[in-house]
Amino acid sequence: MADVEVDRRGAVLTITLNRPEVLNALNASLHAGLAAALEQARDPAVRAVVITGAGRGFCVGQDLQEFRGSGARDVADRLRTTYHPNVLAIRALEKPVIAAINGPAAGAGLSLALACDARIAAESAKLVPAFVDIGLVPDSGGTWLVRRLVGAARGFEWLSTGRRLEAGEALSWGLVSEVVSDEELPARAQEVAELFAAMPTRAVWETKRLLDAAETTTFEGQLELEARTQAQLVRTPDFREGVAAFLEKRDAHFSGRPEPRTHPVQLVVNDDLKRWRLTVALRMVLVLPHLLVLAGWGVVALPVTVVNWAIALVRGRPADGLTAWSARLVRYQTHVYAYYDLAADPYPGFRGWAGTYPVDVDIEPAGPQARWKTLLRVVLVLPAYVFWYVLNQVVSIVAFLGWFYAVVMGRYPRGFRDFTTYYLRFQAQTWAYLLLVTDRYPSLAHNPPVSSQVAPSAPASDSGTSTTPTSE
Ligand code: LHQ
Repeated sequence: MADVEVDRRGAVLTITLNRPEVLNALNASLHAGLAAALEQARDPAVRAVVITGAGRGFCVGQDLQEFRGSGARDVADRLRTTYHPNVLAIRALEKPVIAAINGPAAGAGLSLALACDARIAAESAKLVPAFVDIGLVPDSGGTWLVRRLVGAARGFEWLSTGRRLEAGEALSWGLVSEVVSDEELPARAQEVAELFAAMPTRAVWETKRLLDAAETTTFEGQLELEARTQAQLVRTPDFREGVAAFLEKRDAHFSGRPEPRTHPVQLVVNDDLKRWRLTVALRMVLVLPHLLVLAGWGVVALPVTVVNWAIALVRGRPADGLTAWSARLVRYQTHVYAYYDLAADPYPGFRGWAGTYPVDVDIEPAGPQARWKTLLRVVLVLPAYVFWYVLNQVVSIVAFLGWFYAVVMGRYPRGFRDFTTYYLRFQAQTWAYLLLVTDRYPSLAHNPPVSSQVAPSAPASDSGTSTTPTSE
């Protein structure tokens, strides 16, 4: 029997840790099996995941026999390479993960349960910090998760005394959402998972992501994240279905399908059209350091792309690391030119991180790419490049005229901004194509703003924040 069993029923994937003789203590093989199972759970057809243990335990953390055998060296590395990827994978899973705690959850096994999005406990479940009993601190996210779930005061007392929490007490602390009999647990976990799986999966995932983000974001930052997320969710089939079902007074049937992805490289615009006259007046000078950095970055991009090109030809897909680097260059270029061409006002950062600028690029991770498209990329890109070049000339004139308007009025005309973002989207798609970030050809079509797609009668506000995804 494998150390981790995976069972799929409908849209629910159940992962069972399977070393019952040691209460599913974590050894190298169990870590690897869990990693593989979590990878399987990424399948979009899986819309909820259950993690549970075989036998009478959930998971009791590090296998101390194995640990004693391996010596105490490189503990930090062991955590980084085996524990962290799995708890991070659970947090990153774009669907709810439910821990069905069938018995003792101790040490890193407790952290694993707490990293899940919901917990159901069997009557015989026990939550055992265990770390302090052997002179350690909680790891694998234990301190972060406990603080978040029960607060610092109660968390400190619990973790520093190692008190074993029975299922009923865990329920009263809010650590588990319900307690059922041992026999009932598997069926109840499946039932709860099916309920989650029937929900609009993308909205559930975004809720998980936003709650995590709230741990480190300011209130203003969180408002902005919520607004951006909402702007994306209103494009999903599940939003349309939810609204239609409400209006037609029937039950909604959510598919969990993402919004139809039009192009893997999309522009996201959150600009309020207000401009600060002084920085507009000095824009040509202020942008110079960025143009220099961009030029330097562009020089490095040449050898990087040649190497990636060779890799993509051999493997049929470009190297993830190199492609992510090129994607960041595309994003940085967009931030800089959005600033330069007055499509946005704040001074851009120098790193090209996603989500850091009002005119941003959303880029899907690169997948396999057709070899013939890779081989001929430099030739294929030429028509798009010529069109981009023409657009570039027109945008320069638009920005020149808009500059006077912005200096006088302290805001930028919406039409000018929208034309410039059309150009920036086409530019991002063209450079992403050339730099092997995607093998989808740049698209000419420009989607109207989200608000006019989903609510045709809503009045367009000239000053409000808008999100303008662009697509074929
Ligand atoms: C075990 C274990 C176990 C091996 C029960 N290993 N066999 C990361 C990286 C680097 C360094 C160290 O730490 C970490 C993270 C961590 O997770 S540290 C925390 C490690 N975990 C623990 O310290 C928990 C130790 N276990 C217990 O305290 C008890 O087993 C609890 C309270 C969880 C359950 O108690 P009982 O229900 O009474 O079960 P039991 O103690 O009788 O255990 C049943 C069997 O499982 C027994 O084997 P045996 O052959 O005697 O039947 C245990 O030896 C074995 N087992 N935990 N972590």
